[in-house]
Parts: sequence; structure tokens; C-alpha cells
Amino acid sequence: MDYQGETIAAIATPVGVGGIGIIKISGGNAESIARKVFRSKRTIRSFDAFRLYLGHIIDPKSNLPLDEVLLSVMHAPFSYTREDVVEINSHSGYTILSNILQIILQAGARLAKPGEFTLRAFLNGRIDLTQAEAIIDLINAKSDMSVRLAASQLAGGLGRRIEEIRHVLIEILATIEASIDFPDEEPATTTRSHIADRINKELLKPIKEFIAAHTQRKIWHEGTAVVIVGRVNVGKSSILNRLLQEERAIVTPIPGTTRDVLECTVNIEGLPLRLIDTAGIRKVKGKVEQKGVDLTKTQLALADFTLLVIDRSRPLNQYDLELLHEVDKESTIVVINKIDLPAKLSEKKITSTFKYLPRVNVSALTGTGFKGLRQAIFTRVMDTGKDTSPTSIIPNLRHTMALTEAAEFLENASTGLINGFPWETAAADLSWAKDALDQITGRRTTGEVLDTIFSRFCLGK
Ligand SMILES: Nc1nc2c(ncn2[C@@H]2O[C@H](COP(=O)(O)OP(=O)(O)OP(=O)(O)O)[C@@H](O)[C@H]2O)c(=O)[nH]1
Ligand SMILES: [Mg+2]
Repeated sequence: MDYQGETIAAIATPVGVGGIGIIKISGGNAESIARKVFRSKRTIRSFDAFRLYLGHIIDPKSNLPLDEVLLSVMHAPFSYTREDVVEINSHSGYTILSNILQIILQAGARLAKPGEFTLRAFLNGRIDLTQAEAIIDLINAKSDMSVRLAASQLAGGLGRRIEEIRHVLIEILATIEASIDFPDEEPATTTRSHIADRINKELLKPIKEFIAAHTQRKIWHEGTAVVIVGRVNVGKSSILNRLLQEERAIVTPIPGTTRDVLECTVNIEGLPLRLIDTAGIRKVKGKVEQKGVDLTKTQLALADFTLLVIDRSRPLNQYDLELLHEVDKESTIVVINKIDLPAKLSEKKITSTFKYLPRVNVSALTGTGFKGLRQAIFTRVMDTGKDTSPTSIIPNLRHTMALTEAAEFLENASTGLINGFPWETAAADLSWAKDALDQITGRRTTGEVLDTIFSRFCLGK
């Protein structure tokens, strides 16, 4: 990407018909470009920052007003990009917005690339890389909880912790370098073990905690995939509808109603879940319908959690047992359905068959037991993401890779010190660990990394 100098412009609001559309201009010439295209009672030069002024965008060809707009200016460094910024609130429609943008581009601005405003905010030091990533997460957030996590990262939570760790690292590195500079004063073994101890406690411990927290990220940000399996007609689709609190999947008394895989998103106590309904396992003309079975197996492999549905109004058969064999015992809840009907399956039989698995009794027909089922799903999902609190800091994959790299260097430094390796070795390891940490906040970065991060943005952000 070419970062510097040019003044850029883009439509910042979603394209389409709406009340208001916003066009953003950022860069040294933002104001002079705006002066060429905007007419009002007062000159832009006299405008106070952060206030809206009424005027018109003028079509340079006809010299006639194109739209009545509100314009605001923000002066560097007090803006999103830390550059001079002008924002134009116009009416929103694809043609009017693109016509205004066209006029602004003709007046000397360049069309901004996706994420370029935020990239400038980063390059100009207003935010670090973790905050830039938090902005994308915030825009893409699918649940209350992922909004909260992204907001805490945007507020600088992760970046600050990394900087704190970095600060301690530099302090330890300085101690070691002093030993290199004054070799005659080679410290005693206790000093070596003391420094190794500090590396372990003050650097490695918090870094490893961050790495462990990464596994929780998927739960909050991407949503947990919960697949509903069971033999034909046990009530899988009815259960999905109950959990969604709407009639999404087709329910009929005819066995084999669901043929395809159906996926819907639902929130349970702030947890985003992707519920997946599958075709029931059954026999067709003497053979088990292979396609359905294969599809269900694929879904089982892809899912994070499984609801194994059993119909209590019918005795168990081989398909129930086959599915029980297939599911991952660590991530399955057995849902005993149709408890409104007379039981053909004794409690004793149920207990002996599903021994260690968590079980919930429900009736998808009456709604009995669904509060308990929601609670059970929540508990089971949270169990795998222990200690996840909405305020905790959760690194993404990029951060986690850098943290893992830093941890390896720190391990080397620490064991090297204990084993009497030269001080230089430890110093080099610590310095590499620092470089790894610096990739997280973007103190050290490459154009390639920046391109990858900022290309995930939409136009106009
Ligand atoms: N009495 C009673 N009937 C239920 C209950 N749950 C589902 N049913 C009925 O059982 C039949 C099958 O329900 P579905 O939800 O379509 O079952 P399914 O497992 O999705 O079936 P397939 O997609 O064909 O495999 C329908 O007639 C439902 O109304 C329940 O808790 N009690
Ligand atoms: Mg179904």
C-alpha cells in the first residue's frame, strides 16, 4: 500500500437507499478540495471543528447545486486518521452518493482503499494494530459478547498488557546486558536463577495465559456449532424450532422430513450458537439411507457440540446406539424428547445406556424442559472455555502466533540461564522475544501483514 501524502475519499455508509449517506475525505488537501465542491453562506475556513454546516455540493459542469448537505471539518491531529478530515452528510442513494464522490475525486482526492482510513490512524500512531483489528471485529460482531470483547480490545486492553510485559522484558534485558558489558562482575548462580525466575513468572506466565485464552475466542466471536442428530422422526427439527423460538425447520409426522442440512443462528445468554439440523438416520428399502448417514457424520465431525436426540415414546433401536457410538462424549448432551407421551423407554434403560453423558428431558411439543436445555448447552459450551469473562482479553490467531513465538524464545532464555549458557545467548533470545511481541501491537510490522489486516475492512473505513 502507498500510505503517505495523498488526500483520500470514500463513501463511508452502506450503499443503498437511506436517510443519510456520508462521504469522508482525509489528508492535507481535504479542506481545499471541499472548498472547490461546497457552497454555503460562510467559507469553510471560518467553520469550527466538529460542527455541522448547511450548504450545497455544486456540480462543476452545470455550476448548479447537486444536493443539499451538512459538512463538518476536523483538524489534524484531532480526527480518526489524525489528518485533516472533512465529512459530508448527503442524501443517500447510490447515484447521488457516487456522483458527489466523483466530483470530490475530480477535485483532487484519490479513492480510498478498503481500510485505508484506519490504516492511516495506525500509521499516524492514534491506534495500535490490536485496536485496528478490534474495529473490524466490532463491525463484524455477531453477538453482544463479541461486541463487548471487541470494545475492550478497541479501548486498548490487549495492547496495554503487551506493552507492560514488554517493559518488564526490556528491564530484564538491561540487567543481562550489564553482565555482558562487565564480564568481570559475572553474577553468581543465584542471580542467574533469579533472572530465570523473573522470566518465568513475569513474562512467560502472563503470555501463556493469553495463549490459553485464544481457544475461547471462537466461542464468543465466531459462534459455537451445535449439531442436532438423532434417528428419523425423534423431533430434531421441532427442537431446533423451539430453541430458535420460531418455525424455521419443517416438521411433519412423516419420517425423513429433513433431507438437507439446515443452519440457523441463535443467542443463548449472549453466546452465539450456530444450530445445525440434520436428516434423521433411517432404513430405506431394507438399507440404511447412506447419504443421510454420511452427511450426519460430516456434520458431527465439523461441529463443536452435539445434541443427540432420543424419542422416549419409542424403544431404543440400533440407530440410536450407532449414533451414541459416533458422537464425541466430551461435547454431547443427550436430549430425551417427547416426554409428554407415555414412556416406552425406562429411566433405568436410559441411565444404563447414556451413563456419563449430561441429559435433559424435554417435550418439543409443549416446550417443557427447554429452559433446562438452554442452561445445559450454555454450561457445556462454557466448560470448554473456562474462565471466560466478557471483560477478559482474548487474542486472535495472529496475536497467538506471535505470543507462541515469544514464549519459545523466553523458554530458551530461561533454561539457558539455568544451564550456564553465555549471557549473550539469553540476551539474544530476549531480544527476539521482544521482536515477536512488537508484531502484536505493530511496533514492528511488514507491508504484507498490514495488507492482510486492512484488506479485511470494508470501503470507507
Ligand atoms: N408428542 C410429541 N410429538 C413431538 C414432539 N417433538 C416432535 N414431535 C412430533 O414428531 C414428529 C417428527 O418431528 P420432527 O421435528 O419433524 O422430527 P425430526 O427428527 O426432525 O424428523 P426427520 O427430519 O424426519 O428426521 C412431528 O409430528 C412432531 O410434531 C414431542 O415432544 N412430543
Ligand atoms: Mg427434521
